[in-house]
Amino acid sequence: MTKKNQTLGEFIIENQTDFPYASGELSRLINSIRLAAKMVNHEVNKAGLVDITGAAGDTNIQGEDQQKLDVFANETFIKTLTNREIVCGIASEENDDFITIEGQKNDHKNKYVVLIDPLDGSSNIDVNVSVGTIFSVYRRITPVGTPVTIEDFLQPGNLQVAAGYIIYGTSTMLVYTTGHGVNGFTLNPALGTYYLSHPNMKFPENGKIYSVNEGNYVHFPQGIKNYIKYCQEEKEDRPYTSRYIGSLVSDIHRNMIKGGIYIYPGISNYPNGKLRLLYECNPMAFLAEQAGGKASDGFQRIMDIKPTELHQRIPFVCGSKQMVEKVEEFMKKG
Ligand code: AHM
Ligand code: MG
Repeated sequence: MTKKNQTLGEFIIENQTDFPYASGELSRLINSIRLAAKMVNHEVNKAGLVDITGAAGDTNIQGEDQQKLDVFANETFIKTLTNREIVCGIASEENDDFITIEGQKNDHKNKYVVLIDPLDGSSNIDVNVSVGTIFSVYRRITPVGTPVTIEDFLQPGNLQVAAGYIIYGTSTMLVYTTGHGVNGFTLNPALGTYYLSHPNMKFPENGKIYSVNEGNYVHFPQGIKNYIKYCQEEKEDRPYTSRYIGSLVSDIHRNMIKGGIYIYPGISNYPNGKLRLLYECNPMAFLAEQAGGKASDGFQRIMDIKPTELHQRIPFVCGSKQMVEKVEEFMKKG
């Protein structure tokens, strides 16, 4: 049961039994993420003061080193998850390799691995545009009690047990799923409490917004070029509206609420596009499907792709179901 205005803490306790393999571990994991997100939020909100307090790499007036925000976010999420001894391994978009969590009370006994993009869209920070954190949780597949291996991280998205994002926007929100729909919580910064503001979020079946970096148009595959022309045609309910923030979390969040599609296709110099399967596409795909939407690489379901490497990229089409299906139609025709 989801009650609007419930706090995230209350919601987690009330819905613990909905979690797969409920043992409280996943609840504690989500709790850690919400805590780290508050710390990152606090820093992100001060980003505009950088000229006053000192730029990244400088030493501030108190003699403290100023960190770049993406480094800060990476360290904060990793430290919080490590210190609370909740996961057995973490892979981050910011690190070349995965981290094995050692020195836990029950060495390697934890069941979950987390994959995270700690601060996505960080180039937007300098211009005060919203950024986000994206996370994805899997149950380990190697035996409990042994160190994690790469296989624990290279699982297809359809095995995710939880995924979500934090959007540091006009409000800060945590939106997540454990496979029972999608719920959004807004942070009241004065109290440090998240409230259930968007219960049971759903992508409208169809939409009128398309989000793509049209600057790359000449490098797009023919199917995507044709779809963009279709969006711009004066026919039926078209032309659609073009909206592109260049911050994946914000673009998906808006489209989930209003109805729309996000596209980052393969481009001639980057045939697999820019976005990462494990840190960006899979978690967004899980959320999209749980919200009644769809996510594809233009031909097949994102969550059915078996990853081959940690930082693998993939073309990404995600949003309202009918819109994604239309893109697939265009891609098939080529
Ligand atoms: P990042 O992980 O380096 O921050 O890049 C990911 C971001 C997404 O948030 C956004 O949708 C995309 O890159 C924008 O890319 P582009 O500027 O090529 O349109
Ligand atoms: Mg990213």
